[in-house]
Amino acid sequence: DDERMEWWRDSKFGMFIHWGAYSVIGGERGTNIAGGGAEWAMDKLDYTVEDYEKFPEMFNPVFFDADAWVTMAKDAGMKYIVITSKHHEGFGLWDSKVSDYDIMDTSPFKRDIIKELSEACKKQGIIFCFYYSIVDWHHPQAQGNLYPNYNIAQHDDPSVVNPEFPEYYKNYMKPQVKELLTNYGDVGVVWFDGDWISDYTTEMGKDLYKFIREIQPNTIVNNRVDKGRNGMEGMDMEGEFAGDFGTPEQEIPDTGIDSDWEACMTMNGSWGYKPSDNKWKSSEDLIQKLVDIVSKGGNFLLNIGPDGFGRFPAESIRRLKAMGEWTKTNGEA
Ligand code: JFZ
Repeated sequence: DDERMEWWRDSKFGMFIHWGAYSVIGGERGTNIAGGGAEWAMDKLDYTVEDYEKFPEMFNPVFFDADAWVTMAKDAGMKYIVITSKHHEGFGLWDSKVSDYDIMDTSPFKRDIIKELSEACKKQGIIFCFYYSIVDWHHPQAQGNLYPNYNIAQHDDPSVVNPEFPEYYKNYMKPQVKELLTNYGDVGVVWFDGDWISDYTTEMGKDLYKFIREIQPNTIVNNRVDKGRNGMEGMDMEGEFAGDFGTPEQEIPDTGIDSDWEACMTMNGSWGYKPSDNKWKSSEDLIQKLVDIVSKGGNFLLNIGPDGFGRFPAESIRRLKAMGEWTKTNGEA
């Protein structure tokens, strides 16, 4: 297992990419602006499934350039990239045979983004990884009989249980994860999220972990594959739950942690593209956070929220460059 974790431990610094149909919305609906992460627009701005479906139909990121994205990560000193293959909205950025709610069938773009990015990563020596949301606001079986009003169903009342969720798990989620692990070469990390919903069980988490390792034995899986996370800290409780590393979010834990961990953070206050949010952390702050995290034995997964056309925000590009200059003059992170 140490051998399997080696590249990841050595990497220290990676790029998170939150990208989907929410990147078209930018967290705004008329005069309303969603609080917090703009990738939650569907929920926060009260879109029904039907209303929301027009955004994947508009998602046509003509400026998307996988090679340029990977180069920006590499020049910043990052060693791996984790992209949202499917966030809570349910829209997939790859060619899924299990679903029509994907880049090939619902969007005019019709280019397999996961394929282009995974190939660009391989070409430039960056480890390709993907995020996959267990929560799915679009799939009827992830919402049960309250479809299409998911936001009434599960978010406001966590005790609402959906009897069809196991069908979604078995016939949709697992096959989608399998596609991502079968059609895009080696996958460094599978980064799950959305483990908190009541329909997801620890049995599913353990089953999913095993399933992944059977397909790609060397793939590393974050602890959000299971429900055992230690609350907001997002840390592992050693050995008790499935998953290979802890995921503290927007915070840096104290020193002296034995298990593997990776702190994920945004550059402003949102994971998804949000032009109204200009509370950008300074480059100095981000560099200081990288040093702090690495000195405490963790990894730093720093997020970019590209816009709906496929561009990194200029503020993000500037910060990536500053971090690259720093990592170059101060040795490898
Ligand atoms: C989740 C997502 O809901 C969010 O949109 C983003 O993708 C982020 C990386 O992950 O949000 C979470 C998940 C876990 C915690 C907090 C927010 N947590 O454990 O504190």
